[in-house]
Amino acid sequence: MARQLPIGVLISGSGTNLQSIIDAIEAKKLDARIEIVLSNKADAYGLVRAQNHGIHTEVLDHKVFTSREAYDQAVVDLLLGRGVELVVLAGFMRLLSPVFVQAYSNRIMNIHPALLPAFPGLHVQKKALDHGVRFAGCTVHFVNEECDEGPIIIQAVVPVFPDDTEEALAARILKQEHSIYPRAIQLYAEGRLHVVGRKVFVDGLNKEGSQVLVQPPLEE
Ligand code: NHR
Ligand code: GAR
Repeated sequence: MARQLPIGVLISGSGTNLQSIIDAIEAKKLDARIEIVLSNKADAYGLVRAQNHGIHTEVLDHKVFTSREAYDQAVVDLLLGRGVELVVLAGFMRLLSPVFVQAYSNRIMNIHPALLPAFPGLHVQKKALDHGVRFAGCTVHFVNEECDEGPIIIQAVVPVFPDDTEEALAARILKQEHSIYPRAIQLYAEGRLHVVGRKVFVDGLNKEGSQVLVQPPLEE
């Protein structure tokens, strides 16, 4: 029985990425244990998803704290108190201050629905579509003090069609998010990720599996 990496998942909304992590754990595809799901919003449906699986939940409303740092310290204290070793941001909508980042240096992951460094920030699926790109996707990265700037762990690419709606593209990306996030956490759990400057090296990476993608296809 592999050691179960103790993780804490931070959410603000529906929690479909949280659900994909729960499902991967229950399918024995992810050697982790969710010690806590924490939301800054009491109405986040992700809390219901966690409770449906007997996972401990907490709500910490950032508005009742005097500063971002005070909020972050309270969250860090909760996470450390439950033995969390890796923090997973899953649709968490509060910027982490250096207080948080330094307490969990290179031990915080985030998923972003774009191919960073392209399209940081919010509403990025629409930004990509409006720009007329041929590929979009999602990125799992370690979190550092610069927003959306942390070392990249894994990315997935999806085609973009000019007549896509924002919703269709977001759904196509979200499907891939649900695959790459559990994979990134499993690589961490196996101790195969090593951050060197901006780069994340993966032990035992199979380069043979990589392929060139062209959109529109070279041949009809
Ligand atoms: N914190 C750090 N230090 N670095 C990152 O890369 C982070 C982060 C915290 C959250 C998720 C990110 C996203 O995927 C994330 C990445 C919200 C904001 C934000 O500015 C920024 C980045 C992300 C999510 N939020 C406002 C704030 O003042 C509040 C917005 C709201 O409440 O709706 O924190 O997009
Ligand atoms: C996901 O698409 C995630 O990439 C995105 O919000 C969604 C969260 O969905 N995160 C951001 O856009 C952060 N800026 P979920 O709550 O269903 O996991």
